[in-house]
Amino acid sequence: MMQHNWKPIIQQLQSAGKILLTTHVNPDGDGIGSEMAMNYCLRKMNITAEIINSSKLPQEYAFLDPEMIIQQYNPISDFSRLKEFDMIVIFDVGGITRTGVLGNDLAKLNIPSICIDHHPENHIVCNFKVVDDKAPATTCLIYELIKEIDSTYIDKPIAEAVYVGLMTDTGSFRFENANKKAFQLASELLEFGIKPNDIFKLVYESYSRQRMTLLGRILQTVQYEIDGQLAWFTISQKDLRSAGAHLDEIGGFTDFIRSIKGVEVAIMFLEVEARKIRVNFRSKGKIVVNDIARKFGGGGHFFAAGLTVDDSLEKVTQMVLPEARRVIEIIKQ
Ligand SMILES: [Mn+2]
Repeated sequence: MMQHNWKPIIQQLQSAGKILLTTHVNPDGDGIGSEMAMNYCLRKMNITAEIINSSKLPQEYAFLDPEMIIQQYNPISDFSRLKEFDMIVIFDVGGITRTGVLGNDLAKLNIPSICIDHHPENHIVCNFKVVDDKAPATTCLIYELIKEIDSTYIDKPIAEAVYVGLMTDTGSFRFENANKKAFQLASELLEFGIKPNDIFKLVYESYSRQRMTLLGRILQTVQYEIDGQLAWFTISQKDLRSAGAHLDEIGGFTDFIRSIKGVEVAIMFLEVEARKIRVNFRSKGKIVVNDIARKFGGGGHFFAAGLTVDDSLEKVTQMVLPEARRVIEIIKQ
C-alpha cells in the first residue's frame, strides 16, 4: 500500500474554521465520492464543511447524498458567501479550468487550498497537494487520508462513497487501473457492509429513457475511420433537446463506443452550450490520448482524457480529428 505524506494536510484541516469541498464540472462517481467521504470525516472531526460544485449532482449519484447537502454554485447569489471559507479542498481535478464557474470565482479570492488527485498531469496551483497517478481513483487517496486521521472513522457511508469512486473510475473493475490495489481496497470496503450489486444497480441501471433515446441516436450517427480504429460522434444542443436529455445524462457514452470491436479510440464532441465544446477521448490501451488532449489545452489520464474549447462543434471536430487520425496512423504502421 502506497503511503503519502498526509501530515501537512491533516494539520491544515484541523486548523480550518470552515472548509469548502469541490470537484470538477460534470462530476463523476470519483469526484462526488471523494467529497462525500471527506465530508463525513470532517463531521466526525467536528469541522464545518460544505460541498459546492459548479455542476448539478447527476441523479445516479443522488443516493450518496441522502441529506442533500451537495449544493450547486450560483455565481450571483453565492459569490459573497465564498469569503466565509478559510480552506478549499479540490478533489479529482488536474487543471483549474475543470472546476468551472466556481473555480473562476475562487481564483479571485485568496483562500488557502488543498488538492487531492490522481491525474498524471496536475497543474492545479494549491498550497498543499497529494497527487498520485498510480491511485485507481481519488477516493482511494481519501480512504488513506481518513485512515491516517482516525481509522475508526471509516463506516458504511464512507466506505460506500469510496467504493463508488473506485467502481466508476475503474469502469467496474475492468479498466487498466483495476490493479491489485483496487481489488484489495474493494475487499476492505466490503468489510463495512456495502453491497456492490446494489451500488452497481443504482449507478448503472437507473438511466432515464431520454438518455437511452440519445444513445440510440448516437449509435446511428457514429463515424468510423481508419478501419474502424477511430470512432467519433457529436452531440449538439439540438440532439439533447430532441431526445429530452440533459447534459448530466451523457456520462459513459464514450466508454460505450470504445467497447465496439476494433475501436481503439472513441471521441465524443459534446456541445455543452453554444460555442463551448467538451471533447472526451477513451482509448482501449494501445494509443495514449492525453497527449492529443494536451495539444489543445486539455489533459487527463493516458487512456481517458478530455478538453474544452470555446468554438463551434464543426470547428472543434475539424481541429481535433486530424491530430487523432495522425496519432492512430503512427501506431498502425
Ligand atoms: Mn478520478
